[in-house]
Amino acid sequence: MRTFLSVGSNLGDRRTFLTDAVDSLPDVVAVSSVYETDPVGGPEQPDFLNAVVGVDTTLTPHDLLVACQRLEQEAHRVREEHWGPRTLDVDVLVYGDEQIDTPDLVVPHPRAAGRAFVLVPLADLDPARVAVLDPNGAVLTGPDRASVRETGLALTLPE
Ligand code: GSY
Repeated sequence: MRTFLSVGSNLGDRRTFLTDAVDSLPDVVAVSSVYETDPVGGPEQPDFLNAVVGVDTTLTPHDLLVACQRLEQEAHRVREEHWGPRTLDVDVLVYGDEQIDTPDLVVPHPRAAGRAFVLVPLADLDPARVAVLDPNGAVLTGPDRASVRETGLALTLPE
């Protein structure tokens, strides 16, 4: 199943956290550019590095979620402050065309559609999907677009 995951970091060695996540995720087939992004929500905090990863997975949605949460824990992420800074965040954005609504996982991700830090990197990999999530192009062409900036950093596909 083709799925897309959002990865983000705004604490510590942000680039290494993203690189390690891509190296550790199962069945990675595509990676977006890396963007520096203004934080959305929460307290005043540092800018994020964000990217989107494409995965062709045989894991169930729940097992994929568990794999993402394990990576967050391995990055020594401590859930202290709601929407506060974090070493690594890995979110399941979409899982094929499936609609999932369970207590621990909602897919498509309920806030993906309004977030430039998700949609800009996702557009690198699957513009058609972004057109569904943001049909009027409001996020990609609106003022929020400026909150997402090219870095020139690249994540490489695991061999
Ligand atoms: O939802 C993911 C964590 N997160 C982010 C993020 O990854 N990037 C930006 N720019 N803002 C964020 N706010 C939260 S919460």
